[in-house]
Amino acid sequence: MAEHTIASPTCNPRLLDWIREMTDLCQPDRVHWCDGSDAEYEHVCNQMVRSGSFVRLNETLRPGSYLVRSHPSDVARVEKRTFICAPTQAEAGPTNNWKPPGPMKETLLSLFRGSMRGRTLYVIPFCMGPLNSAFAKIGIEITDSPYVVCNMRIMTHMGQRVLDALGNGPFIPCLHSVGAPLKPGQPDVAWPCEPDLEKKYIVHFPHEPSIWSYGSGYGGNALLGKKCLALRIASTIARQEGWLAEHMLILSLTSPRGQKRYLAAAFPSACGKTNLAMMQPSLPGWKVQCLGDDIAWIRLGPDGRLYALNPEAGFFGVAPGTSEKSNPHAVRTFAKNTIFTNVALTPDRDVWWEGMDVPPPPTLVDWEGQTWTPDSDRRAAHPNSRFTAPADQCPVIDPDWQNPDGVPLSAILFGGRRTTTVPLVCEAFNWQHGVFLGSAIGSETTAANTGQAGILRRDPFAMLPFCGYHMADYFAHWLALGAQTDPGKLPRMYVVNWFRRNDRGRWLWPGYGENSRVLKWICDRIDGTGQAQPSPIGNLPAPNALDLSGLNLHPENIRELLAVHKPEWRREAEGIRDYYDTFGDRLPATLRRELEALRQRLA
Ligand code: O2Y
Ligand code: MN
Repeated sequence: MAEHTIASPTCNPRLLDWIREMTDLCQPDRVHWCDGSDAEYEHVCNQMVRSGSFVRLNETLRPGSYLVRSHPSDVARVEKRTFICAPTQAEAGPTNNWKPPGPMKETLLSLFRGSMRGRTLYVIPFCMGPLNSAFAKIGIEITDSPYVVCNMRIMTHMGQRVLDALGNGPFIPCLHSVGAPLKPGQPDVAWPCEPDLEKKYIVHFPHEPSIWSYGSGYGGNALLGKKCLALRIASTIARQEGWLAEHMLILSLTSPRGQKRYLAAAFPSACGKTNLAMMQPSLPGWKVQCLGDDIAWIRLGPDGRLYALNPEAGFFGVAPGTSEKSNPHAVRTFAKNTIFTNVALTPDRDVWWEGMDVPPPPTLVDWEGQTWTPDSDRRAAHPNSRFTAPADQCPVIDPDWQNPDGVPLSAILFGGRRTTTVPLVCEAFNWQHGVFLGSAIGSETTAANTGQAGILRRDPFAMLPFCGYHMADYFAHWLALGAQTDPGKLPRMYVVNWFRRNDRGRWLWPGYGENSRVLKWICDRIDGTGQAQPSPIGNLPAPNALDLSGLNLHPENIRELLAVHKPEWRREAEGIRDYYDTFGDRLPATLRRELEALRQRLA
C-alpha cells in the first residue's frame, strides 16, 4: 500500500480511478499530489540536492538555480523510440513509427508493473495554455521523477489551481516512469533511467488520447506537456476540432512608428528558434518581443483572422551557443530560478558551456562529472544541454503572451538550414502556395546533430517528429483551414534561410539581430509598401527593397543571397516530387498542382 502524503485534492471520479489504477500498477512507496506551490518546489529541489541529483548553484551569481547531470545514455529526445499507436498504420502515416495499440499496451503494462517500487509517484496536474483560455488543454502527468516535477512547474501552469479548473471535466492522462525501481535498501543514483535504448518507449495513443513514457527522464521524452501533448496529441485534436498545433515560435515586431505585428515561425530543431524569438534587432527603433520559442496553437478568431497562443510557460532552451552576442535576452532569462541540465560547473559554482563567449576557467567539472581543462579533447557541456527557465523572466516577454485569446498573426515563416538553393527570403503567392512551401522545407544535417553533415532532411512545417497523424492529411488540414476564411485575412507566408553559403563555403548572411532586416521587409509587404519581384519560386525582395543600411555586404553576396538558380531549383522540384511520392494517393491534389506549376515556371 502506498503512503499518501496528502488526501486527494480532487473529486474528479475519472481522475481518482485512474490514479488508483496506476498506483496499483506501478506500486510506488508513496503518492504525492503536486499543489504547484513555491514551498513544494523548494522542498522537491532541496530533496534533490540532499540526494545528490541537484547541485545548488552560487546563490549570488545564479540565485535559485540548480545543475543536474543526466545519465550519459539519456541526453535527448529519442525519435527511434517514439511511437504513434493509432488503430491503423495508415492513420499514423509513413513519417511515424506505428505499432498496433493492443500489443503496445501489453508491452507497456508489463514494463510499468512495479516500475515505481521504492519511489514516490507524483501526480502533476498541468495546463497547456492559460487556465482562462478556450485554447487550454489539461493533462495529468504521473511520474516517479522529481526532476520532471520541477521542470513541469516551470514549463506549464501546474498544481491545485489546475485541479480546481478541471472540476469533473476531461483531462489527458500522461504516465511517465524512469523505469528504475528500487529494491528494499538499494541506494538510488543521481539520474535513474533505463539505460537500454531498446527498452525506452515514448508512446502516444491519439484515439484515447493518452501518453505513456517509459525509461527516459530527459526533456521531450519526460516533460509530457511539451512535444507529446502540445504537439503530437494536440495535432490530432486540432485536426478534429479545426485548429492547428504547430512547432512555431511567436514574436511581435514593432516598427519605429509604433506599428505592431505578430509573426509565427516554424524551424526544424537546432535552427536557432529561441534566438529569433528573443532577437535584439540591429535596425534602430525596431523592437522584437517574445511570446513563445517552440510551440504555437493557432485558431480562427471570430473576425476571420488566425490567432496564435504559446501553450507553454517556460523555455527549455539549448545552452551551447547561447551567449551575450547570440541571445542577450536568453542570458537575462536564465540569470535566476533556472534548472541547467548537462552543462559544465565552474569552481565558483556557476555554469559554463561552449559558445558562451566567456573564456572557461582553468578547470571545470564537465557534464559527466569529470574534471575538465581547456586542453581536454572533449566538450565540457553536452551539445544538447539545456536551461529550463520561466518565460516571464524574459526581459522582452510580450505583454500579451498570456492573452487567453492569443494574438492575431500577420505572417507565418518557414525556415531551415540550407547552404544552397533557398534564398534569404521568399514570399508565397497565396495560402495554397504557402502550404506547398511549408510542406517542402527541410534542413541539412550538421556533424553536431547526426554525425554526418550536409544531408537534406525534409521536415514539413518543422513537424516531422511531432505530427501525430498522417502527414498528407495534415497538409490537407492546413489547406482546409485556409479555405474557411477570407484570403485577405490570412497571414502571408514566407520561406527564410539564414544559412546560405557562397561557393567558398562562407556564410552569406550575418544572422542574429540582422535578421530584423528580413522581418522589416515582411512587415513592409504586409503594409503594402515593400517592393517585390516575382520569381518562379515566389516573390523576392526587389532590388534595394531590403534595408541593408550599415551592413557593408558585398553586392555579389546580396545577389547570391537572393539568387534563384533554375538548374538547382529543377533538382529541388525533383526532390520534392520524390518526397511527395512517399505519401501516395493521400497527398492533396492541390499540392501536386502547386509542384507542377513550379516545374512549369522553371521550364
Ligand atoms: O532533447 C530534448 O529532449 C529536447 S528537444 C526540444 C526542446 C525544446 C525545444 N525544441 C526541442 C526540439 O527538439 O524541437
Ligand atoms: Mn522544438
